Amino acid sequence: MASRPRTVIIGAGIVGCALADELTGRGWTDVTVLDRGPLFATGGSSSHAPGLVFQTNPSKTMTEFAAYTVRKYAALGCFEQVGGLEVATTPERWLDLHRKQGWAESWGVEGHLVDTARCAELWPLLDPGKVLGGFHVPTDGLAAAVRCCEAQAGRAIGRGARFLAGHTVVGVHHQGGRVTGVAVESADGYRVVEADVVVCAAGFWGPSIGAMAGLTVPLQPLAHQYARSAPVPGAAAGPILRHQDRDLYFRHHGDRIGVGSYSHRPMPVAQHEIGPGGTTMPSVRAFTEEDFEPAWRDAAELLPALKEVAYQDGINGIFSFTPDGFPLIGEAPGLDGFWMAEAVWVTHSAGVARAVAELLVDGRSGYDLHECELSRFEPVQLAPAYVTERGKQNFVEVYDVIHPLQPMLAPRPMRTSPFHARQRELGGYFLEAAGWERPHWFEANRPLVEPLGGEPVLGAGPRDEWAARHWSPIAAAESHATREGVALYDMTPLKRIEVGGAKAAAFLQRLMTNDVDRKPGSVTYTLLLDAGGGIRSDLTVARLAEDRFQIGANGNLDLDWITRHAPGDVYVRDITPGTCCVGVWGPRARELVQPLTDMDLSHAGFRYFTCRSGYVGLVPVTAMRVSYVGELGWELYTTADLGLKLWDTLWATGLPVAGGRAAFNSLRVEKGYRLWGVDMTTEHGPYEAGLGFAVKAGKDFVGRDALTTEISRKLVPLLSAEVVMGKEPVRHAGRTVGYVTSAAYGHTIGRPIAYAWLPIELTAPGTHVDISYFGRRVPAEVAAEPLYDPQMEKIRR
Ligand code: FAD
Ligand code: THG
Repeated sequence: MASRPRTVIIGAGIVGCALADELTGRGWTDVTVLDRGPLFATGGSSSHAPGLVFQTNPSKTMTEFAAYTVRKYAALGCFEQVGGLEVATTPERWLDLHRKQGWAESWGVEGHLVDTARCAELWPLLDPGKVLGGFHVPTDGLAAAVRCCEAQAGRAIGRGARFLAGHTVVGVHHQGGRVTGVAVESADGYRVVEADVVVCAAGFWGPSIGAMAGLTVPLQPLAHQYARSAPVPGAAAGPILRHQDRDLYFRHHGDRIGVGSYSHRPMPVAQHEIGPGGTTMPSVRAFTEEDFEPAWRDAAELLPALKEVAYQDGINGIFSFTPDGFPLIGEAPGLDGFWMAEAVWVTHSAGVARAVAELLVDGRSGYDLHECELSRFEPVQLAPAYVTERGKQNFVEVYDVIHPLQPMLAPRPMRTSPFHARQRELGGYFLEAAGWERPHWFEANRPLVEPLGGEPVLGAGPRDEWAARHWSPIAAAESHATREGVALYDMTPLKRIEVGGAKAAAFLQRLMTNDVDRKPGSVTYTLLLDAGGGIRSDLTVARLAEDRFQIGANGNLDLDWITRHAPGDVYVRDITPGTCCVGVWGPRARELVQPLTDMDLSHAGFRYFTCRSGYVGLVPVTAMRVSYVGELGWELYTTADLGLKLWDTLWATGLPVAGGRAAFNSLRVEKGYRLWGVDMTTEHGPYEAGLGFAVKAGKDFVGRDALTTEISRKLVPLLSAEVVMGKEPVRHAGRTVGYVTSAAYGHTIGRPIAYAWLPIELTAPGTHVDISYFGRRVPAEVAAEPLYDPQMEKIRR
C-alpha cells in the first residue's frame, strides 16, 4: 500500500469529519469524503443532535473516547463547557450516582457528588423537593455538532482532503478479497471512485452500505424524541442535565429548554423506511405528540416552570443502537480495506475517529477496543431479529441502573450447551455471555450450605446489596466442594478454534508469544500480542496432532485475529458450536474419571498441561489436564451429540457436584488466573500483567519488538475488607492511583479479593490502599500472589 493510501470515507457526519481530520493529521492526506446530502447539515443524525456530552461511562474506553472528544472540540471552539449534572430522585439512583462517581474517578474524569442545595444552585429551575442529590462533572458540556463537522473538515481540507456533497454511494467494489473503490451517483451521473481503503461512517445507513459489501452490520436505527420549550422566564445558561429516573435529559437553548426523552416506546426504523432520496432531513420523522406527553409532564415535575409554557419544534430523530450499546469499529472480516466506524454518539465521535485513524495508520490503537470491535459478535448475534430486539432493549435501558451481571431477558435462551437440560433440573441460575446460557450456581446445592455454617457464615459476609445481586451463598458451597471433592463445570462456552494444515505449527509459532511448536500431546499457555506488544488475548494451544491444533480462546475476536493472519494453506475453524466441554476438577477428579477410562490418569501417566484422546465410558473425548480453577483435573471435550451422555456418565459415579460461574470466578481469582478483557487488554503488556512467564525468550512473534520488561505499573491482588464489584478507584494517601479489575470473595482463603492496576511503587505486599466503593472507603492491602496453592501442590499430584 502507498504511504498515502487513497482513502474514501462514506459520510460527512461528525464521525466522517472527525476521521478525515485525524487521518490527514497523521499524514494520510489522500482522503475523499462522500455524502449524499449537502455539507455540513447533511441530514444525518449529526444535523439534529442537541450535542450533550456526558463523559462518564462504565466502560473505560467509552469514557476516554468522550474525554478526548471534549478536549478536542473545546480546543476547536465548537464546545461549550457548561458542565454536566445528573440528578437522583430515587434512593436507588442516588446510590448509583456514587457508583458512577467511582467510574469517573477510575477513568480520570473529575466529578463530584453534590447535595440538593448545590443542584438547585447549578439549575435554579429544579424543584429541590424532588432531588436527593446529583453528580456534577465540570468538564462535560455541549458540542455544536455541525460546527464540529465544519471545523474538523476545514482542517482536513487544509491538508488536502476533498469533501463531495450530493454524492451517494451505491456500490462497493472489490477484487480478490480487497476493496478497490466505491460506485457513486451524483448530479454528474455515475462514476467509480477508486480507493485502497474505504471507511463506512454512514451512521444509521450503515447496514445498507454494509450490504453493498456483503457485510452484516448489527445496528438498529431508532427514533428518539426531542423538543424545545417556549421561552421560560428565568431560564439562564447552566449545565446539561439528566433526570434518568424518568429517562429525560435537558439543555438550554438561550431561554428555551430542550428536552430529550427515552421514556417512549421504542420506534425502530428499517433501512427501507429511511427517508427516500431527495429528502433533505432523512434523520427526522414526524413528531408523535402522544408519545411525548408523559415525558413533558415528567419534565415539568422536575422543572415546574415548564408547567407554564408549551413545547415546540419537536422531532422524532433517528440514530443508531447496537445489541450491546457499543460502537462498531474495525475492518470487515473477509473484505480487506473496508472499515466501519458506526453507531457512534457525538459524545464519542472524536475519540472513535482517533482510534480508527490509529488502527489504519499504525496498525493498532492506544485505546482498548475489545468492547467496540466489529468482530465481537457471534453469528447468532448478527441475526436481524436479534439486532432489532436488543437494539430496542438498549433504547429502553439506556438510563437504567444496570448490574454488571444483569442479562437482557430477550431474546433468550439462544445458545445452550448439551448439559443444559441437566443444569435446569439442578436448578441452575442462568445469566448470559456471548449468547450462551451460563449457570452461576445450582439450587440443588443448597443443602451443602448448612453444613458449612449456613447463610450467616457464607451469605452475609462482607457483601453489600449490590455485590449480593446475582449471587448466592450456594456459590460458596460449590467452591468448597471443588476444593475438597470434585465438581463438574460446563466449559462449553469457552471458544474453541481448530487450526490445521502442514504449515499450522509455523503459523501459530509466529503469532504466539510462547513456544507452541512442541510435540503432539502438549498444551501451552500463551499470549497473543498486537503490533505494539499489547495483550490481545491469552490462550491455551493444544497440539492434537503434528498438523492439528485446538485453541482455547476468549471469544470471537480471537477467531477473527487468527483467521485474518492465517496464510491460505492453513485452515482455521470455529469448532465451538459442534463440540462441548466439561471441566472435572477437584482433589477427587482422578478417583472419578479413572474407573471410566483406559487412559492412564496417574500423575506420571498424564502430565499437567498435556492432552490426549480416549474414551470416557462410551464417549470419545479429548482430555486436557488444565484447570482454570487451580485444582487437579481435566477438561473433557467431545462432540455436541455426545455431551449429555458424557455428563450423565460422570454424574452417575455419584461423586461430583455441579459448579456454576460464581464459584468458578471466585476460584480462578483466588488462584490468580487472569481474565482477558477484564484484568488485562491491549493496553497492557505481559510483564506488568504478571504474564511474562508466557513469553518465550529468544523467539520471534508478532509484537516482540515492542516489548519491554521495564514497567511502571502492575496488576496485583488486594485483600479488601469487603467484596467489591470491579472498576472501583483505588486511592493511596488521598490520591487516586489505580482501579479494580476482577473482584470476588475467596472462599478458601476466607478473604475478599480485588485485583487492581497500581503504580509499581505501590505494589509491594503489605502496602495499604483504599478502594472507594459507592463512595465508601474500603481498606485493602496488597498481597503476594497466588493467594491459593503457591507451591502448585494441588495441581501437580
Ligand atoms: P450521521 O451524522 O448520520 O452521518 C452519516 C452521514 O452518512 C450522513 O451525512 C449521510 O448523509 C451519509 N450517508 C449515508 N448513506 C450514504 C450514502 N449511501 N452515500 C453517501 N453518504 C451517505 N449524541 C450525543 O452524543 N449527544 C446527544 O445529546 C445526542 N442527542 C441526539 C438527539 C437526537 C434527536 C438524535 C437524532 C441523535 C442524538 N445523538 C446524540 C446521537 C448522534 O446524533 C449520533 O450518534 C451521531 O450524530 C452520529 O454521527 P455519524 O457521523 O455517525 O452519523
Ligand atoms: N481452558 C482452556 N483454554 C482457555 C481457558 C481455559 N483459554 C482462555 C482462557 N481460559 C485462558 N486462561 C487461562 C489462564 C490460566 C491458565 C489456563 C488458562 C493456567 N495457568 C497455569 C499457571 O499460570 O500457573 C499454567 C501455566 C503454564 O503452565 O504455562 O492454567 O480455562 N482450555
